[in-house]
Amino acid sequence: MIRYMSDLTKNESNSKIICVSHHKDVDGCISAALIKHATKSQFLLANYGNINECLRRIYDTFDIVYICDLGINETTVKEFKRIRQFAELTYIDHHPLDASVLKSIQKMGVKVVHSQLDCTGVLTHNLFKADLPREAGLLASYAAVSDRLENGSLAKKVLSRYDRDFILFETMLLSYALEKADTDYKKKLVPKLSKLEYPHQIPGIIKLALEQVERIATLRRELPLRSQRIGNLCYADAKGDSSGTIANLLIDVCDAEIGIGYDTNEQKQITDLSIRGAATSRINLGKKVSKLAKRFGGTGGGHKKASGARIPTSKLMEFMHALSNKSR
Ligand SMILES: [Mn+2]
Repeated sequence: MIRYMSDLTKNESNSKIICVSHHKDVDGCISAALIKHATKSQFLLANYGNINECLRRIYDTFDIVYICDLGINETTVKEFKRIRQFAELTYIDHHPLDASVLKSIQKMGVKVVHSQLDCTGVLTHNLFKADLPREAGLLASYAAVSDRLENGSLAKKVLSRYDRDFILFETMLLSYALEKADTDYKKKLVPKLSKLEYPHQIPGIIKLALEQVERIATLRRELPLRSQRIGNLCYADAKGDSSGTIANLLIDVCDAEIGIGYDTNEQKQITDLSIRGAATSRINLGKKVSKLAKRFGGTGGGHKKASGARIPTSKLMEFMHALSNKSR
């Protein structure tokens, strides 16, 4: 094992185990909470904008590192390689994973727990099953419901053990509250979840969830008026709301097959898009978006019905036309 710093600089009172998980949604926060419960780890919450910055904060004060619910690419792999010089590294995720990326991280001895059939929370629960009490299965269930992977091969079994109404109620509170919560709130929430507190008992959650539901009610009225349509596709500027929420709502309130919520960075002239497909749609968005994003000088990918992309703003309209069934 290679050591960069003197052992004296290490703070022995802190855990040498750390988990970096996706801060965005229930699945990411639950994965962090489960690992914290099972291993007494520290945790960092990251997003795609700051994942590499977060990983760079991991030094050899840590022996064991978990990375959860974050899709990775070649850039992330470089940080994996650095971390592997001093720590064990386990990568738990369900986002599509490039075969060459998988091969390169396996080659450096990263333990990979990956399946597109189940959410990260359920995969994490399964990995630590032996160290988790029965009640921890509730947490995994919240993750599966909110990631719409209740029918996953592992999720099915976990969910069948618990009362469905209780799971649904707790999941929805958590899911709506997380859309409204800021990073500080999420940082406090993960330890509470890891102590197996029920979401409805965590201070502030009900208020945040109700605020978010009220926001959705407003958006239901507003979105038909401020969205645009190209054939089977509807799109709208997210304007401060979560672009994923906007994309899902557009499918609902505008009867669209594809919904897109987007955020434009005026300075950098790039636009980030959340792209969602209707339940009845047969389009594989992940594949189609990945191909089209490349064609228009951007990046993108994801699941069949939930995808994301980053496109140069100058190419945004062309990209959306090409994705619709009204391509010019
Ligand atoms: Mn997930």
